[in-house]
Amino acid sequence: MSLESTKKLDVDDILTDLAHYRPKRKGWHWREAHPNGKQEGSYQYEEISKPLSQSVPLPAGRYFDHIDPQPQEIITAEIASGRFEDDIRRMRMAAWHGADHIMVIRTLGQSHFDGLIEGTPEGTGGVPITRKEVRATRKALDLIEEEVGRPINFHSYVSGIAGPEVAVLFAEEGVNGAHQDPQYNVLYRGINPIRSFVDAAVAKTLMASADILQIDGAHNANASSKVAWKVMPELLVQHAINSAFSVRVGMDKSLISLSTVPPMTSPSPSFRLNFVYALTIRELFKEFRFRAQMNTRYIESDLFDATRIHVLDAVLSRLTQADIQSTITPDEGRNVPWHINSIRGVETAKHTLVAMDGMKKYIGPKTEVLKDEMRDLKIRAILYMEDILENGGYFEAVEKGFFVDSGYFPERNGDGITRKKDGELGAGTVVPRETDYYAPVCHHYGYNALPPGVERACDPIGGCTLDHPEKIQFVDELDENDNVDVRRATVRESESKGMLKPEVEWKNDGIIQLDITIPDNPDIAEAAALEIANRLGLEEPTVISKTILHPAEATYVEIKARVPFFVDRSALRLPEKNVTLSEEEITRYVHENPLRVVAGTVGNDEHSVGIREILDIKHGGIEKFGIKYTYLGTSVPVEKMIDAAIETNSKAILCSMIITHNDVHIEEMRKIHQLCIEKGVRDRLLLIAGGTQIKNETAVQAGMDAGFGRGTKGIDVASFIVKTFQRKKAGD
Ligand code: Z97
Repeated sequence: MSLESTKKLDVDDILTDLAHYRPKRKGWHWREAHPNGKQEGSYQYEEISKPLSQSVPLPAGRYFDHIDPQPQEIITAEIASGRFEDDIRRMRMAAWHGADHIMVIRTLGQSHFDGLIEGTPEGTGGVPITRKEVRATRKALDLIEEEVGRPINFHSYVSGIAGPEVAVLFAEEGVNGAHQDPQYNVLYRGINPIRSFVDAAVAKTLMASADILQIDGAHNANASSKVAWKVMPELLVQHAINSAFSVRVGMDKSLISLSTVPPMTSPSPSFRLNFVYALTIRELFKEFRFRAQMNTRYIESDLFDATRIHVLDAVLSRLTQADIQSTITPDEGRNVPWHINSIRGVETAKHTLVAMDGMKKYIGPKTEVLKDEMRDLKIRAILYMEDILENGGYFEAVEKGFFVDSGYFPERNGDGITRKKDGELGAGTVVPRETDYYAPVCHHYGYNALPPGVERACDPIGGCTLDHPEKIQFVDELDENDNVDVRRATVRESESKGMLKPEVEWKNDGIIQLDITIPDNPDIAEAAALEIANRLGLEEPTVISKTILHPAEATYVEIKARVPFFVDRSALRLPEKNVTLSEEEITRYVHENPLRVVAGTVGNDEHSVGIREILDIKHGGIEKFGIKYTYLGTSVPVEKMIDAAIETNSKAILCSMIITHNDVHIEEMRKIHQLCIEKGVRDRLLLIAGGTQIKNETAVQAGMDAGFGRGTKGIDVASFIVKTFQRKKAGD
């Protein structure tokens, strides 16, 4: 089974025979070195990695021979819509844009499940990780990574009361990365602190056995804090606790990644604060990896605001160090992880990082200027640690509400999160192991009394599931209503009939987005925008963002709404594709066969902007390719056009006409064609009409060789001229 770039990922194929599917590989994979002296196209880079075999380059790629340099950093896409069957399609899109770390996130807390769940239930804003979903996703990613030519890391979370079981599942199924931090369970999931750390030891051992990269959870303090910069000392402390604990449990430092978030955003003077923080953390945790995540603490539902934060955060990553550049859907403020925004996030990271290639050579931090601020931060973090020790240790500190307090340490405001050492979820479930305790599993943390003569703990049972995956129990579906087959049945029907609906996250969700500017205050604008959507026949219109242009003058409103009908794919009439020659080909031809044209607006037409854009080099007019022109001005009589063409030995006449009243443009076209015949020059002159209302068909009917309408660029006209002469020559 393999994927073809022109064919859709077949979800049914993915679901076939999952019970026997085994992941193609296990373990985390960093990007590989560039094989070719870091040269892509005609450019030399410093910080790029091995290219993809198939990809979608950045939008401006077409001006650069379609190169798609891949930065050194891993790029993350967080994808979890609640239906894994739709997520795998988005993962393919993200991989083609340059993501090689796919995180399945959830807005629904997976860690609120106290055990493993099975089947393929639909998640609320995210996917509850089940074996079937994980396996299907890894199977799809195995195909996608082959298609793009780069391994893709699949990532989720090892958290909650079932953390160790989740870790086993991930190690068995080839998950490559996971968030794991006992402090997350303690602070944000209300799980007994002792249980959280014991579970973490087991989970981390399992993760280490399968080379799963770990991302910690300190960033959650930033996201939950009242004033984000005030938790900076605490962030350092949380990173230290989890990193030291992980190393002690046996994790390799190269697979421990600190989850860093720039704590601030504008309008505060955020860059300096974030820079000091980023430099300090990298200095303190030199031996570890860094996962840079953009700051979501202050994201509003404004896509542009989110993107600006993202770009600035990426600059920070490049100036400091990031092994993994996370991209959240830049509109996380709205909590709608849509296809387009996942891709935009990946593009923003790729664009920014490639643009800053080699930047560190020329621009660097003035640590001399910042050293006092860095030192101050370090001192606060160290004092914080000492304070924890003086108060009896981590568990006592949590009980006293040390964490996520709104004060800037050593200031404390007494509003931190408090959790009882002997209370909370799962309290009292940790018991010391008996002297004859024995667990027949090979990757196990802590005391294990192996029977005499046994080398590996799982030998007496003939190996555990990590060594012998055929022993894994695959449970298919448990809920006959809430499963992928039921969901696919309706989708399959429309697919087989070729019926299309717009989509933002799920097949057939039918959602579209409308951008509307209303010349009124925000309240009126919102009501008016909803009214417009209703009158357009759209269902469930909802305002997703508003931007005040002026409190009284105008408001920009973004709406999402549902399209209630399907479009029949087979009934669509596709316009013939106008494939232009490449810029190089046109330029070469013109260099070898010099070309001159005359141009102007004809009749009584004074609209000269369009034609001048087609001629002028500034916006890519025909001049760019070496074509010479004589511009005759506006309202030129057709006779004068033809005489000028003869005098200047031109090969084509470009006549522009915007006015179409009473079909005057058709009249002019006929006239010019007729007059050329009369003058005996029709054979040697190409007649080209252009204008916003011009259609090729009607222009040709009126005697022209071609007509170009709205949106035409110089290259379209130049390509047509060159193609025609090439064809004529071939015919000669
Ligand atoms: C990120 N954008 O990339 P639940 N464990 C840890 C976590 O940080 C999280 C969970 C578990 C963010 C994603 C925040 N992280 C969201 C250390 C969540 C998730 O199933 O939501 O309870 O666990 O980090």
